[in-house]
Amino acid sequence: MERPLCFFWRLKAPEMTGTSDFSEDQIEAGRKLFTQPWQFVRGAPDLIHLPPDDRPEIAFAGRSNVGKSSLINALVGQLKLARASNTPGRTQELNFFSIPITTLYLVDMPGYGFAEAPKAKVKAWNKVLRGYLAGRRTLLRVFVLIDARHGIKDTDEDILQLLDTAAVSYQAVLTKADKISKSALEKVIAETKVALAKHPAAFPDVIATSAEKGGGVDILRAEIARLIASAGR
Ligand SMILES: Nc1nc2c(ncn2[C@@H]2O[C@H](COP(=O)(O)OP(=O)(O)O)[C@@H](O)[C@H]2O)c(=O)[nH]1
Ligand SMILES: [Mg+2]
Repeated sequence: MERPLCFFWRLKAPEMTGTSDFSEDQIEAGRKLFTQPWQFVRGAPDLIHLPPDDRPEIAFAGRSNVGKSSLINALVGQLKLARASNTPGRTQELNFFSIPITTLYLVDMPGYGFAEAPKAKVKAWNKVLRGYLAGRRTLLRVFVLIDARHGIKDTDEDILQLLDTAAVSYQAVLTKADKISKSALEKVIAETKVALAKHPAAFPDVIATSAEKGGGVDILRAEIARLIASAGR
């Protein structure tokens, strides 16, 4: 189901995905990385429960319900590895996933900007989130997920500024691209690139994805494989 559509999306790149194209070999490296059996390692409700920082880490941040867990599931090709739910704010831990051969963690982060949660809880979560993003030595890149229908919002700006200050490399990934038209997607990609140009730690390319239809997922896999290779792993 997923392959022909990915191929279609790749043919349309870069204008459809908003990112520079990858070679067949790079796409293949990404595919291989994600055919490994990804497993849940640990859920950390606070900073003292993080696993040891002994390998490169890639984290997925974004507002509640933006599609973090769904995108991780699409990347690993497992429907239920990261929980995806309709209930915003349910993922309340930093969830770590790993594979046996390549030493790497993928981290599903608790969502930010969940207005309906109790204030004290939101405050405590923000503290964990900020502490993790600013202090994690092995964080190779943070993918900041942005809903393609809405673009960058004020709540996202807070995180982008934090990542700039902490000099953590990050890249915007648009989610739910299947929910808007091609022209609307091109517009939001362009707007996001303009907004990111003001952020020193932001990677200039934007990747548009659909966890639902698979579009852009192979590009994200290739980007992660490239990051790991450049980190010498
Ligand atoms: N149409 C569509 N829906 C999506 C996509 N990604 C996530 N969703 C839906 O958005 C909701 C929130 O997704 P989830 O992954 O739990 O978001 P999280 O809170 O950021 O982890 C769920 O109902 C998903 O099915 C996508 O690419 N396309
Ligand atoms: Mg989630």
